[in-house]
Amino acid sequence: MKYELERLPYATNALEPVMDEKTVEIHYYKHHSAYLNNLNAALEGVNLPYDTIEKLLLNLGELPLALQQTVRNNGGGYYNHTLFWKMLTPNGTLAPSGELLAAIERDFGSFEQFKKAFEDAGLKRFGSGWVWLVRTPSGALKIVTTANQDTPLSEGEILLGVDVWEHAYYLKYQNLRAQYLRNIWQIINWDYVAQRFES
Ligand code: MN3
Repeated sequence: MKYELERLPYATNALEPVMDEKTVEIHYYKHHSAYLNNLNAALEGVNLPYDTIEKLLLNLGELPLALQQTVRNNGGGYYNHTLFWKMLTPNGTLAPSGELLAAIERDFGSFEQFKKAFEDAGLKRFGSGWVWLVRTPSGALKIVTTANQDTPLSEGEILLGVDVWEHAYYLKYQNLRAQYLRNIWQIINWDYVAQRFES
C-alpha cells in the first residue's frame, strides 16, 4: 500500500497574509511530500496488517525494530500534515458554533479561554512539535502537545492540530511563534473541526 499526497484544498497563496505563500509552498511541496516519500520508501515491500494510517501509527511498537523510528517520524509527519492542511482555510469563520462551541465552553470556560490555553501550550512546546485539541475516550476536550512528528492518537480523537515547527512560521514570523499562534485563528477551518467532532 502506497500513501499519497492529498491535494492542497486551496491555492498556495490563499492563506495570505496569515500564512505566506512561500511558507505554504515549501511546507507542502518539500516538507510534507518528503515525509510521504520517506514513509513509502520505508514501507516498500513490507507487509502490514493495518488498513489505515491511524492504525499504523497506533501500533508502531509492532513494527520491525529497524522501521519504528522512521515510520514514527515520517508516518507521523505525513499524517499530521494531511490533517493540518484541511484544518486551515482562507474562508475561516473565526469561531466554532453549535455543539462544538458548547463542548469548548464546557471544558475551557469560554472560547477566548480555550484560545489562550491553546496558544500558551503551543508556545511552551519546546523545540519542534504540535499543539492539539483532542477528545479523550471520556468525551472531554483536552489540549495536548507532541514533540517532533508524534501524534496524539493515543490520547484520543484529533479535532484540531497546529504545527509549531519553525518551518511553519519562520519566514514570516521569524522567532515570534506567539504571533503566529495568535494569527492562526483567522484561518482555522471550524467547519472541518466540527465534522471531526460530530463523527
Ligand atoms: Mn510542518
